[in-house]
Amino acid sequence: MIRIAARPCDYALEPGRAALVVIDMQRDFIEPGGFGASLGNDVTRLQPAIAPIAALLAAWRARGWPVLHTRECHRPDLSDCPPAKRERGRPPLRIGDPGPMGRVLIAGEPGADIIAALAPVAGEWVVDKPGKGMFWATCPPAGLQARLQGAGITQLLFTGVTTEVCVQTSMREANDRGYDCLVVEDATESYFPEYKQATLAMITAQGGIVGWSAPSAAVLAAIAAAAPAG
Ligand code: C5J
Repeated sequence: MIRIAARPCDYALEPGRAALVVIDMQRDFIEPGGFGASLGNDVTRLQPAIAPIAALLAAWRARGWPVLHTRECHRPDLSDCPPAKRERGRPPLRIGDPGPMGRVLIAGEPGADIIAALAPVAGEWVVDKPGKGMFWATCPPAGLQARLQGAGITQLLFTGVTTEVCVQTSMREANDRGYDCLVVEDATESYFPEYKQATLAMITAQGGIVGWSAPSAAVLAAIAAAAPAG
């Protein structure tokens, strides 16, 4: 067991039972011309999360621990995209429209790819999700919960974008399913810095009502001290 200095109290990480979750680090959210930009967001705001996630991935990979990437995307025929999601707002590009990185938020298009700096490697899970949460309508036929249980995973450390949308939704879904959840503070970003801070505060309030938070330095230091790679 590895003790991580976290909020609101220490987090006891169990090697082999803790998956690193990287939420939606896709070109469509992080690069100009994609879904995030079409909604009027400043996509550069998400970039500070990239280096901390890369460092965490390196630590997990060095130890052979499980890594799970998600991608928010839809089938080419949009059969898994509720009209309410597609029609909301007044973006110049809607989900499924052709854009500079292919059709917006569609599986298999360049924009739905995970950015090159954080590309999954062989053996890592890649979960495509049509909603904000990673448990909703994913991993057919049995679902993500069954897959995680089958792999003996009981702890999830969350990174990725955006903090208050897909990271928080996935973390709340996981918390309700009984996972010990920790969000890595500098490995997640939002287009709205104040929403990120509010999300971290509400997750850890009330004794950790949704889970824990910690900076990547605390996670990496604890792992390095307790479990040298190799
Ligand atoms: C959004 C996400 N913000 N990955 N998706 O629409 O957070």
